[in-house]
Amino acid sequence: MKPSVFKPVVVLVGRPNVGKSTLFNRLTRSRDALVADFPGLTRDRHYGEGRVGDHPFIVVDTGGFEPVAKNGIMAEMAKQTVQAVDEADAVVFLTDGRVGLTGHDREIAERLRRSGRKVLLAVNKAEGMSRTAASAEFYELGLGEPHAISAAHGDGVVDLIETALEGLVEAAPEPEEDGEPVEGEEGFAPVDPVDHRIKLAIVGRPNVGKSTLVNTLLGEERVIAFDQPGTTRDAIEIEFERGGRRYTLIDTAGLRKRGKVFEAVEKFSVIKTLQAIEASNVVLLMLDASAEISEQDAHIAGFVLETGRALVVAINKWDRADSDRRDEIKREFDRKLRFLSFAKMHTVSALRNAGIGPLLKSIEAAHAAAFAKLSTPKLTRALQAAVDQQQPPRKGIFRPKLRYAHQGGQNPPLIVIHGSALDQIPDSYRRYLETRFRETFLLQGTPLRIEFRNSRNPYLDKAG
Ligand SMILES: Nc1nc2c(ncn2[C@@H]2O[C@H](COP(=O)(O)OP(=O)(O)OP(=O)(O)O)[C@@H](O)[C@H]2O)c(=O)[nH]1
Ligand SMILES: [Mg+2]
Repeated sequence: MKPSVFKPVVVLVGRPNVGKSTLFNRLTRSRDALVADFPGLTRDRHYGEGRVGDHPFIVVDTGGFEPVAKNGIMAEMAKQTVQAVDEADAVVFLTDGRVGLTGHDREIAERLRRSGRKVLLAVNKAEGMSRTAASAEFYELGLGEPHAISAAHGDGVVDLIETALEGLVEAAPEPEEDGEPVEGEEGFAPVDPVDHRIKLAIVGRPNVGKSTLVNTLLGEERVIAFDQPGTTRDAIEIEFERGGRRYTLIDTAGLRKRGKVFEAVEKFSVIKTLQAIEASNVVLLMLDASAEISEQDAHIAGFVLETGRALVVAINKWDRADSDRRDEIKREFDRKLRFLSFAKMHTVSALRNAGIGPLLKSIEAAHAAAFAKLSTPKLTRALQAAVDQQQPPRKGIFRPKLRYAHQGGQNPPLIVIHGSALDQIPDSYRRYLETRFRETFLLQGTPLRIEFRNSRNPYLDKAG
């Protein structure tokens, strides 16, 4: 079997207050800084990318099983927990070493044993306790050796996650990426975006028209390869060519092949959506012109932003919307998904094959923007031009000095600006710079990240 393109999924479960969210935050912390400054984005605090050493993985925080309620929010949480466990590569079952073993822990353990997933038992809040003392009574859960950890302080966490990922990371290496830029004379070695396959994930709520679009696309194009292995970890990858460009469609169990056509499995999985986004370099987010933009849409959009993938938005079923509805959904889009303003929005009908050509053009443009090669001299010139037109504001005795810029990464482009007193730069000025870089380098369709790096000598340019 071919290695999965997907990142492994680690799901955190446990009764209330054992420290699941604390552990989640610790595992995903490094990502937070990257997405802090997108106005309007509400983040889903239950799904995130974690990284231990070189191994990225997807972390899921869950509500709990709460078996009592038959409906309402508790039942919904329980349902989502069950689905998450179902889709997990490894489950971390958290207990509380200070409280000790409870009946509820035993119930959860029993359910996890029946799930057949790989389960790691963690005894949390064990800082300052002896490992043996903390974990002794938890052996009886029959889930193997308890890992004594402290989510709050970090003790034992790396070890726990490494054990969870054992046997998974070899099977799921980083998707072969995409020419890490190498610093050269002119800043960076050339990376020709035409060499890159467009790895496209089509995401959206159930019934939005994903499979219709895939069939419309593939109806016209030559399908080179189709690959649908059977296990839960596997992606559907469909390769096709269009106008000389190679595309790989990345999907999850969301699409199934039935004879000659694809159809959607109308059960939505956040985890699988997130995995597909992570495995892609461009995302097509589909919205439904005949339905309101929902919180679920906003969360999917939020994931795209967090992962930094290039993005194109298609509002589908346009043929079904009358002119009032058309105005309304556009207003809704501007209001609810304001933080996607970097992305191009198209109105299409997958069913009638309307608007698909321009959509694909935008996908190609977004891909090119995501892999744009920005040389140090050009970036520095653009930076100087921006600063000449508008200086960063002085703050106290500090006037930030922006000296030069280089590219620190692709997909999304990362621009690293060097200078001094850069921590004094307000968000508004960062956005101003972003706008200028976008204009100069035609970076539509991709998030753009800007990082400020202070030069070593703090005395230089203190007062400006
Ligand atoms: N001493 C200690 N306290 C911890 C540790 N981890 C979490 N806590 C505390 O335990 C409490 C609950 O932590 P959360 O992370 O919110 O627990 P949770 O499992 O997400 O709780 P629910 O979402 O309500 O199910 C908080 O007051 C945390 O500060 C730890 O390692 N040591
Ligand atoms: Mg929590």
